[in-house]
Amino acid sequence: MEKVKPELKRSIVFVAHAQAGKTSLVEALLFAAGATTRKGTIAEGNTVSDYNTDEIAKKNSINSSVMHAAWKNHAIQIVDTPGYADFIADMICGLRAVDGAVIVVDATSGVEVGTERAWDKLEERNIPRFIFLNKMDKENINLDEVIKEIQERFSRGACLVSFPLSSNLKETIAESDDALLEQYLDGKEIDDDQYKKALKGAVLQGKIFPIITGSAATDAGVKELLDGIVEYLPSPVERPAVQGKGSDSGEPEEIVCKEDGPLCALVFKSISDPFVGQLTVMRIFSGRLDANTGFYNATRGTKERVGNLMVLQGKEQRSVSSASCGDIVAVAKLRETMLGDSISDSKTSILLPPFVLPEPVFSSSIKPKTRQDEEKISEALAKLCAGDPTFRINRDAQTRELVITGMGDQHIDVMVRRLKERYHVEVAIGTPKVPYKETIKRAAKAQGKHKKQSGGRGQYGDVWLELAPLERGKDFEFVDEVVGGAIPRNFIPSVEKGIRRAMAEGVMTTFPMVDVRATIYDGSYHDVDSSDIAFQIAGVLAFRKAALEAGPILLEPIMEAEVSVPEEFMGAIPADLNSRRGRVLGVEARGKSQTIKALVPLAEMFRYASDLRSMTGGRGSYTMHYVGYEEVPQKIIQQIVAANPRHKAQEDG
Ligand SMILES: Nc1nc2c(ncn2[C@@H]2O[C@H](COP(=O)(O)OP(=O)(O)OP(=O)(O)O)[C@@H](O)[C@H]2O)c(=O)[nH]1
Ligand SMILES: [Mg+2]
Repeated sequence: MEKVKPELKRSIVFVAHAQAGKTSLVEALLFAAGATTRKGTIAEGNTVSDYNTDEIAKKNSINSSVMHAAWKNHAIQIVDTPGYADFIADMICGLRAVDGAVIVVDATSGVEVGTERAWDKLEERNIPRFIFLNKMDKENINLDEVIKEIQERFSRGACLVSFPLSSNLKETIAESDDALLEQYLDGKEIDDDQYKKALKGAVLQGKIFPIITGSAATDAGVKELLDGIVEYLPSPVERPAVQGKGSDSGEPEEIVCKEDGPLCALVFKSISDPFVGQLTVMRIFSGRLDANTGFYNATRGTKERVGNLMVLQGKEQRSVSSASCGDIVAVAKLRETMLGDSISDSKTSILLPPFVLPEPVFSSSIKPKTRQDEEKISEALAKLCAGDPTFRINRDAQTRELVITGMGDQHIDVMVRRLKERYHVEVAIGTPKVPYKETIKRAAKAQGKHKKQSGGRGQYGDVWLELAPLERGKDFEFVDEVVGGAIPRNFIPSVEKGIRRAMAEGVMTTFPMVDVRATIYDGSYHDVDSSDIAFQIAGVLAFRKAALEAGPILLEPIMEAEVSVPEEFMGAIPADLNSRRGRVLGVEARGKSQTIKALVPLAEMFRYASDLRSMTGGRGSYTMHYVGYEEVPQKIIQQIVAANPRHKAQEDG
């Protein structure tokens, strides 16, 4: 690879709806190009790309993987991405490492949600692409229909090609190029090279999207695709300059593909390999990187040593002595470099824009099964997090639960499997607890008197307390209005301590009480029997009595959700949000989709990711964030109280 000129390099990402046949097509392509000696299949679990044990078990891609092949003097680097929406982060990151794309369409199903999603992402980055209509070996395919659908949904420029170029196609090519069109209309002779050049120009500008039909199963169309990739998809020097900024100056910088230019690379993938350890995979945009040297991590402002440089063939690695612009290489055992980091020479450090990834929204509580698992879980989760920017861990301060958040139930499922397989940690997962809180609706007064004066030294504490509601979020205020020494000064903090202790567990449930002002205004004491503890207990008693009189209620966390769906779901989504006790705040058109903004209780949103997916056939997406606490409706309070351990304990006597 190290001797290939940038003009002869191709980096191609394979994207599609899940199960369209990307991984199988890549397998067929590697075999056709002689990069492998045997063609694997998904059924046998022996493809180059889907090598992880969970990918083999589930028969679908979960992570992107990197492969390479040589075709007609060109070096082709391949990034195969997963099609399931839960693993979209790997696709988005993969797009940053390539110059061209193949979008695979299952000819038996036509355009699917994942096809649209992938197309939109390619459009955002203006990545020139081929369309491969796969599974043509199957029966009952209406090719004209599928092509019509692609043209209507995506672009009139999507057109069937065959090599050598057919006369029909030549007309379309001529139409895409003004000079050629003139020649064409004048009836002047146009040679094949002119057509080829014009077609490449049109592909690079996103005017033409060549469609190739074929089958990963029978290898039909596979060599044509290889030809198409080297002839018509861009080399790194044919792509627009990459936009970055100087890490010190903050000034915009353009990075052009030059071998003798300054080093600039982006880490788009991080693999934890059972044998080599952490592998950091980067795309080099400019300059070169040699084995046994070092680089400067512009994102973290640190130097890193580089040992081996490797090119990847799925799980296999091969050492190379150097890599340069246009290449995808892996480095083992870096200390600090992470996914998304920009790599530079020390002198000219350039920051590349960060990945724009969706926020994970699907949460589950996670509980180690044994004590041993408990000891290992934090480190294991941290490692999983490091390789996956859409996976989060959080310990809820109130419920004390460990909560993991990912893109959907499949994503969570994969992480739980990996905990077991890679780190030998077994866990149980469930719906997270809602961190409800109690508060009061009105002011109330009560006396708390703790008196024990039979035998030995007695106990005496007596407090008059008034509770009043505070504004949401103000938590707690303690006011001392005791006059004339009704309670000695040194016992006032004892009373406050008692009240705070009582508030940690509300009065109806075990949830903490908040947003309360407690004013002590009277009381009495005993010269001998009064003590710190006696006044603490009096504080607890007074608080509980007053709180029960003050109309206790429950508060729940409220989220602001933004749900994006195509127009046709504009009826269903607000109705569903209403049934989740949500309040729609507004609707806004964004591109082809509508965004509904709503306030919804967290308790109603734990399964929303899967529910929205089934309501919209995968076309909907949403984000949400916490905005505050609001009152829980009475009927629901009763259910929550009945299910709370405090209530159950009282029932049991
Ligand atoms: N008949 C037929 N089946 C195919 C063809 N290509 C793929 N398949 C089958 O389709 C299924 C999905 O193939 P994959 O290669 O895993 O598809 P993918 O797009 O990589 O799927 P994800 O990684 O889940 O996004 C497998 O059962 C393949 O054997 C084809 O050309 N013809
Ligand atoms: Mg796959």
